[in-house]
Amino acid sequence: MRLISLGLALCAAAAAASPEYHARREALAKAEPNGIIVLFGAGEAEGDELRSRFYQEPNFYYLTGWKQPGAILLIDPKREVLFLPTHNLDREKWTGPEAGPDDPKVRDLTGCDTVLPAARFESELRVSLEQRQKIYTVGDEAKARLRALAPLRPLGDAEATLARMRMRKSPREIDLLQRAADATVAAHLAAWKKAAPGMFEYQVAATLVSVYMDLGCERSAYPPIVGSGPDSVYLHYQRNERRMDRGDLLLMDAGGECAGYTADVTRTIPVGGKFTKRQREIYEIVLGAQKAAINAVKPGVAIGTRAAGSLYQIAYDYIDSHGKDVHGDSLGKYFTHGISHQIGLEVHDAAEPGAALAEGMVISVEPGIYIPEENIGIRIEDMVLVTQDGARVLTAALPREAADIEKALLR
Ligand SMILES: [Mn+2]
Repeated sequence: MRLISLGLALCAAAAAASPEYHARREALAKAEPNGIIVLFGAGEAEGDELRSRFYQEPNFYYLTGWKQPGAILLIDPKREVLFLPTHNLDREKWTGPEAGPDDPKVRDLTGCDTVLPAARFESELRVSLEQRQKIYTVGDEAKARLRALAPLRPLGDAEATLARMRMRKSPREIDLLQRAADATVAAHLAAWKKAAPGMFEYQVAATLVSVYMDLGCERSAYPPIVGSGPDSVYLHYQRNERRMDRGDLLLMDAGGECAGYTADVTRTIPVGGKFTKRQREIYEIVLGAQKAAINAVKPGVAIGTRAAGSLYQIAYDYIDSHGKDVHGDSLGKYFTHGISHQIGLEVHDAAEPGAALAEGMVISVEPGIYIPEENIGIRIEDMVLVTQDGARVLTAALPREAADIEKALLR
């Protein structure tokens, strides 16, 4: 029932967001006190080619909540100005109506008091530069654009500051990530019911996508990875075209994006309902590594380094000290990727390199073992909130014990 009302709840949450956008802009301006800030939103033709439609540059969205192409944000000590393209009625005939700079809704949504036509940007930039020397921005393209407009002014990079801000989620962001997690858990459970010998991987992908979209997610956080048998060992396998057989492992890495916030969840299940003895042996090792890493999550702990006590090293040591391959070698070399990343507006969210865990971060914990020789690829990935003194697993509702998975597959 909670999940069914998700779609409506998301709209309400998004509409009440403008105070948070304003607070973020203030915090950014405070963090870069000797300059003005200029950010360019994504243009019409740009964007992530993995996405099926316009995708706003995430820093821009984080600061404004604005999702139409061609916008510019200018922050100086006296004002926050959002610049929007004026109406292109020819284009709107094809793609639908868009808000223009004169639309009062823009102020409500973004909390920007001043909204001007994009053609005014250059003259307003000059006004702002009378107050401060330096311009902070994000991205090489933005820097080139600003260098052309203000060639003598020093340029600063706001990316690290924004990453530091974005890593620590607000209560509202944690709530939205939990909603994305809940919809994604429901999608995985539905996919488990669907998966069966003789079915194609893309049919399982269709179930995943349809369920989280039905529950209020606007799109996939990334293209679903559904790999069975020999396909389970490829980390970013997205062809999803194989027909699965009884006895295969089926690795599903899929998550929805709800109100801009993403989920990232992986489970590996046995096609036909029962792990073989060897599959289960390896599964238990991955699960043990994941539990060891999640148990270690708390503020101050390192994530991806090889240092003793880091999440990566804990998972690696567990894997390398349990089980053997067919040649009698230890299994550490089959754990071939990172243990964790930040999750937020982006599925691999902004991160300050080398930052330790801190309260309010939402991270993945995702050990895996991939042994092509045995057609065994197993990854278990959950979303974990770093709390004041430990961790809360946002995706705990999705079973991960081998016995619980087999029970859920009974029908
Ligand atoms: Mn991940």
